[in-house]
Amino acid sequence: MLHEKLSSIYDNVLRRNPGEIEFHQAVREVLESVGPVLGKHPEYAESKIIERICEPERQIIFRVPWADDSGEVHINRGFRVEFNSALGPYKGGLRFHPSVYLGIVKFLGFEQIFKNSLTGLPIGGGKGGSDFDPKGRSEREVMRFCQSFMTELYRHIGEYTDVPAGDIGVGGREVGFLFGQYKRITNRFESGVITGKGLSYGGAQVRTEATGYGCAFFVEEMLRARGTSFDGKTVVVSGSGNVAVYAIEKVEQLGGRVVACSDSAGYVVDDKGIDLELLKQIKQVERGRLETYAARRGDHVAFVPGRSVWEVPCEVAMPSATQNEITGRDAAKMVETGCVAVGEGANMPTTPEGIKIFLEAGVAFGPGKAANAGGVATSALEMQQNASRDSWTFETTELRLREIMRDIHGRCVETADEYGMPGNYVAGANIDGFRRVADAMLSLGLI
Ligand code: NDP
Ligand code: 2IT
Repeated sequence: MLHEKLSSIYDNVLRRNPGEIEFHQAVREVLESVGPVLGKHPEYAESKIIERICEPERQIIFRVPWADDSGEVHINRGFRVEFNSALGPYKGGLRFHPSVYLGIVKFLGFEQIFKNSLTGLPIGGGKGGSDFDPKGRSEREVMRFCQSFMTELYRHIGEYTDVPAGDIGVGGREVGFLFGQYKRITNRFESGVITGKGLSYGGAQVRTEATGYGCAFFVEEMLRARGTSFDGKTVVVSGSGNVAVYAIEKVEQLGGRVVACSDSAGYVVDDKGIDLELLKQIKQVERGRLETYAARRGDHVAFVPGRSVWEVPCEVAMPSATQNEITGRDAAKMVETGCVAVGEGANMPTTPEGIKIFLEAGVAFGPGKAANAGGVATSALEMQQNASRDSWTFETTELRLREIMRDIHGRCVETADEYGMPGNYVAGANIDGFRRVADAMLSLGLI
């Protein structure tokens, strides 16, 4: 339920951003949490902090022309939404996927403001991407696309201005092409302009693994708070991309048994536990499809096409593919079949109906803003290393990531307690993330 004043702000957001349903959903979730904060802090309402936070500082939309291997010309649309720079330079990934439009980029950018705030590190919120579909494209085509994309984007970004990174469809390979073109155009080896770089040219240890590892650490903390652990637990992870693979890796190290994962074509169930080496070989080395995993792993594994992985019973769920993948129906079934914890590796993977069901059932529910913040936090560590021309070891960086995830968990718990909603990580994350940005905006004047 929205508090009366917030309800009129939300109506305005709907009116000013027609058709952007994912953005509306992300805004509504935050507004539902911050009502009690406005009661305690009338100065936020007086300065119209909420209205300002819901309006991006800047939105850039541009043409991205490129030619495929046969010489045919294609035109895609590029986006960068620079949402909020109260805490630091805009920071957030780039998504290349055919479903990308302004509403997706704005929902992601909006989430990023509060996520980045929760890390406690000096980073603002932004997001970008394109409706380019990398599937089936050759390496040369991907390179030409990235070069064309950066030929416009470069003028808007910079170490102190806006620092992109990866997201769906943008991994180490694409970050390399993007950084290469930035360097060529500007004649500057400005490492801090983008994160997720390769280790040979300014990238940080653990950034590749950070989102999945961080999510596993966050779930470990939620389980610990309830007197239990990953040990022997049955886990389902959706997706089989960057976040999913490293979530599986860390869960297995922490003693959990991951029995299923997925891609957009379907899912595999492997009762012996996902064979991570085989999965990495297929997804990362061969850039193949998950169906091949079932074919190579043996008779005990089936590929189930066209269905949701959330029909596989689990004790711990880590949705790590995309937005709105867990519906209310999925959530109800999951609760019924014994799910006790959910850690969102993806951004907004659970629908509002699903979240309500998990919270009412007392499931430990770690929202993406908190649970997947390890990726961007490690990006901020990469920026820190770039600024000091240093590089840290894997062990040091992983330790730092673990501490950051523990801190975020602790702050969510404390804030939820302070506002009389013990155990509610959604409220804890939204309120704590919001307060820090709101205080900075108050101090910075009318910006
Ligand atoms: P990848 O591109 O590496 O992997 C995405 C995975 O999700 C693939 O298995 C893909 O399947 C599946 N997927 C993507 N879109 C859909 C869809 N519409 N329906 C079903 N499955 C889909 O991306 P990441 O692992 O980097 O990102 C996954 C999620 O994590 C996203 O929500 C992202 O925003 C979030 N995230 C990522 C961070 C990062 O550091 N990379 C940080 C924090 C959050 P297929 O190959 O068939 O398309
Ligand atoms: O959603 C996210 O936090 C990311 N895609 C990572 C952003 C980053 O800047 O590392």
